[in-house]
Amino acid sequence: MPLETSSRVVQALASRGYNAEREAVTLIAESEAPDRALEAAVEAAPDDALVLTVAHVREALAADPVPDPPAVDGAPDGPARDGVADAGTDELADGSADPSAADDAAGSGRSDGRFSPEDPSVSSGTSAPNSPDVPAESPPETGGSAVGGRSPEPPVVSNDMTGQSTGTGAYEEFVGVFRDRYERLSGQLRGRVNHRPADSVEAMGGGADVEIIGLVNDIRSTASGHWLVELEDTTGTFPCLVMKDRDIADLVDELLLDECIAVSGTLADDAGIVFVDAIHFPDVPRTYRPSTADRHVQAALISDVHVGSQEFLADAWSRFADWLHTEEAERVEYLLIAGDMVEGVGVYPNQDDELDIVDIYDQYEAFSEYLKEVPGDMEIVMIPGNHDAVRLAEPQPGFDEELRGIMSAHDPQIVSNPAVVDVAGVSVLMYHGVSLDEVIAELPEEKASYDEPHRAMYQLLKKRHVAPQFGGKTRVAPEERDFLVIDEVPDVFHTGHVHKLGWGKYHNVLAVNSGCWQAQTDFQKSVNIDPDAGYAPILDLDTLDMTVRKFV
Ligand code: D5M
Ligand code: FE
Ligand code: ZN
Repeated sequence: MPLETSSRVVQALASRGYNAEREAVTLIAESEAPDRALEAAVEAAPDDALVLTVAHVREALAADPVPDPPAVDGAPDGPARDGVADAGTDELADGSADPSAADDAAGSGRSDGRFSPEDPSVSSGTSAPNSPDVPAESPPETGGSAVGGRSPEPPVVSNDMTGQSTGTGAYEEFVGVFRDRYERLSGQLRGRVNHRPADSVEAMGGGADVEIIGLVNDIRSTASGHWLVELEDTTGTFPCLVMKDRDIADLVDELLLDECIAVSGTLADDAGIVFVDAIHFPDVPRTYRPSTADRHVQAALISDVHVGSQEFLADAWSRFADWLHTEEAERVEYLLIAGDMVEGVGVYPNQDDELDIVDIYDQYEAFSEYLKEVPGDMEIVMIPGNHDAVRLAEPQPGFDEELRGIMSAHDPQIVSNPAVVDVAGVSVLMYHGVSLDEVIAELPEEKASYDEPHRAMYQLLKKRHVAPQFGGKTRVAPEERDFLVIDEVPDVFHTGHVHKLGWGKYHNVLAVNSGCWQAQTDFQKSVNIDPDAGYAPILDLDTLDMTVRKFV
């Protein structure tokens, strides 16, 4: 494997148990014989160094300046370094920022129509969650001597939209994003139904069997209590009637505006409406078999750290980080953080009263210091959330260069919200989770609630879209592509945002909502949100079993 690219150098170093400053990586990648430079730099670094620095590389290059033998054809793959020392005090240097990001197209609000300029009426609401206590499994074990020898393969990210934003907020883009959503999700349904375009249904004549795939344009109850669901495809709209006494009437409760479904039914005598017999969702096949790691390796799935808030639980965080340095945690090679690294500024009214750090950059500096408590040989992936300093509208691009510079300790993979990341052969769909508020507000308690956030996640999997409803609580940016569609079934779905811990399996996909590191805020108190703070769900990537560790 040639070492010309920085990522290859990072991989080669990781396989030997080293983190490196970005600039050091660049120096190696750009040297005349990267393989030799890497060997020499590793030689030059003291045995107990956690991080390969620019100084190490310079020293190595100075000592061995003439790299004329051609490069070895393959990444060096020595044994992983063992015995990383000094739990919790690794000093990782900041490097220069990754130039790949920088994306801030604005765009939010709601469209005036989808394929046609009709106003999708939007409902929203609030729901007061109630929250019994959370299961706590193993107690924390903190302190302890350090272990090491993790050598995780770097996570492989797909569908990162950082730098891919095309949106300018123009009306046509709303049309474009819905068209893309329709094409991709109707593609999922086409194998199961024989779709008729909305504008040709009427011509089929009264009494005909008919199947339509469309985005839900309207849901109304009729005077006699039946449900009228209007579906829209690229040719027009068609009204579909779900009778209240049918079993499927229960499914109408689950519908969100703008999601893509199919119905099967019979045309009324006047051919002006379909009587619905079945509703189909894009869904996850029941037979889905998730992939697993081929060795015993674990990932910690967390979110909502909220550094900068007076309620940030610094002690719990440090206990968690300390635990990661213990032998018990040596298989925890990945740390996935699903948004809300910091508390942010001006996110909610009166939030300022509860800020511990008022400057957003200072918040990220502080977050970065907390991140340094985590062992240097773990791979970290992070996506932004609604408190982070990126655009609020989803999809949210990964942090910009300045913030990447601040958070460069451990060289984390910083990607968009949502993103799919492959860790040790397991694909994890990471999404912050703002739409969960919406799903919970719109659906009946037994189908989605703050106490069982994973059930709300099941709905998103069923709809194969992380934020179906447009124009409500979740702001969606118009893009040429609908980055929020769940194209491939993930093995694990990881969200946060609602600050409640919950997990479970939906058609064999593990859904995990990961709690938070922030104690109850005044607002949360006022609406009865009792957060699950200070827990770390630990996922076995070889079995997809979960344990939750408590650090409060
Ligand atoms: O939000 C954490 C949870 O609390 C999420 O369910 C939204 C809700 N929340 C928190 N503060 C507010 C305000 N001020 N208005 C409405 N909903 C709120 P997070 O955004 O992750 O802090
Ligand atoms: Fe949060
Ligand atoms: Zn949030």
